[in-house]
Amino acid sequence: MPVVFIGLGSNLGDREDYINRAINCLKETSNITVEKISSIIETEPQDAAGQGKYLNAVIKLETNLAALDLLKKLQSIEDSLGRVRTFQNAPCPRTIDLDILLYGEEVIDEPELKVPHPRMFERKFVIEPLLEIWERRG
Ligand code: A4P
Ligand code: MG
Repeated sequence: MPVVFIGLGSNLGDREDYINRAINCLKETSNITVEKISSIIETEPQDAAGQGKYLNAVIKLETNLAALDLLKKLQSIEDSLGRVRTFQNAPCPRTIDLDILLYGEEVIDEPELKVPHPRMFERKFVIEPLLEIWERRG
């Protein structure tokens, strides 16, 4: 089964509660095993001027869901936690954002799914928690 890393972000409402509820939803999903959870860190908004600070975290999981099915599952968790999508170009404040960072070693370039996440390498709020839970193989 592929090892998958998911980035979590929240900058609206009870941010810590939204992050924890999203993690619990993932733990309760059949076909998903949550393996590691990073610390939750508070971060300055990046590429999102004028917004409140974020809480960010990264989790590692194993799943036998195909990448697009996992994306749909993440979007349904976002919806159930009150995420409102405004279809603007710039990111807007959100109760919870769940992004697929890495899906095994796959490179995916579909209109609705790009993996590795195209902006992850320039984002400290992704890389720092990712490194915290990263384990060397072999
Ligand atoms: N999509 C494509 N690839 C992926 C992927 N790997 N994972 C598509 C998840 N979704 C992916 O996402 C928009 C579309 O991206 C989806 O329909 C999906 O098919 P969205 O979550 O609805 O909208 P969004 O969150 O505004 O877009 P995105 O791309 O996630 O925004 P960004 O660029 O990630 O910006 N600063 C701090 N400190 N912390 C943050 O967490 N987050 C953002 C969000 C900006 N600044 C931040 C933070
Ligand atoms: Mg997103």
